[in-house]
Amino acid sequence: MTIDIISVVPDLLSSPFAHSILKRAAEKGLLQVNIINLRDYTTYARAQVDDYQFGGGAGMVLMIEPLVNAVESLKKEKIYDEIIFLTPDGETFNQKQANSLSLKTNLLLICGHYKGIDQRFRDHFVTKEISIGDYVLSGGELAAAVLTDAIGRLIPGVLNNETSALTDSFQDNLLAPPVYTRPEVFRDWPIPDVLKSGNHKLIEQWRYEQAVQRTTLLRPDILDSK
Ligand code: 6GU
Repeated sequence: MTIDIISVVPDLLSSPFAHSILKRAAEKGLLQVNIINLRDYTTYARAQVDDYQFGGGAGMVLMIEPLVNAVESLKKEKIYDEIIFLTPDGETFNQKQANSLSLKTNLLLICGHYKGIDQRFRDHFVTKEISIGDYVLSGGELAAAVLTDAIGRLIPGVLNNETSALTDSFQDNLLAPPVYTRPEVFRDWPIPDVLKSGNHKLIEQWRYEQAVQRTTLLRPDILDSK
C-alpha cells in the first residue's frame, strides 16, 4: 500500500513513520509513505501556495493550481482509491474507517492549512473528507499522521501476531480488557488469579467480561455502534 501526503509543512511529517510498527511496515515493503511538498508544484513567484480569500475575511486559503498540479502529476504514476482531504468539517475518523482504508492500494492525503483550501479543489478532486475529532488543529499534518498510523498497522502482515489487531479496542465495538505483566505482586497489588489459572477458556471469558464492563462504564455509546 502507498500513502502519499501533500503538505506545505513536510517537515512535520518526517519522523512519525520512522519508528516502531510503521518503520517495520516500510521495511517489509507493506507500506510506503511519500511526503510531497506542495511548494514544488506552484508556478507562482517565491513558491507561493496561498492567497487572500475572495469576499474578504481573515486568513489565507490554499490556491487550487498548486494542488491540481500536484495531484495530476501524482496521478500519472498511480491510480488512487481515495483522495482524502483532512479537515475539521469532515466525517469523524474511527476504527471502522481505518479497517476499510487499510484494504486499499493507494491513498492520497491532502493537508490543509491557514483558512482552508479553495472549495473548487474539494468539489472536483477530493473523494473523501475526514476529521480526527471535534477540535481544530493548525493544519492537517498531525491528522494525516494519525490516519497513516491507524491504517498502516492494520495492513495484513504488518503486525507480527495477526490476532493482536483483532483484540484492539474498538475492533469488536468493545474497549480492550486490562493487561498485566511481571511482577505477579507489586506492593500489595496482585494480578487477577484467573490469569495464572492456565485455563484459556476461562481467561478468554474473563477478558470478554472485563471488556464489556469497561465499555459499559466508559464508552456505552460504542457498544451498539457500527
Ligand atoms: Cl483533519 N484538520 C484540522 N486542521 N483540524 C482538525 C482535524 C483535521 N481533525 C480535527 N481537527
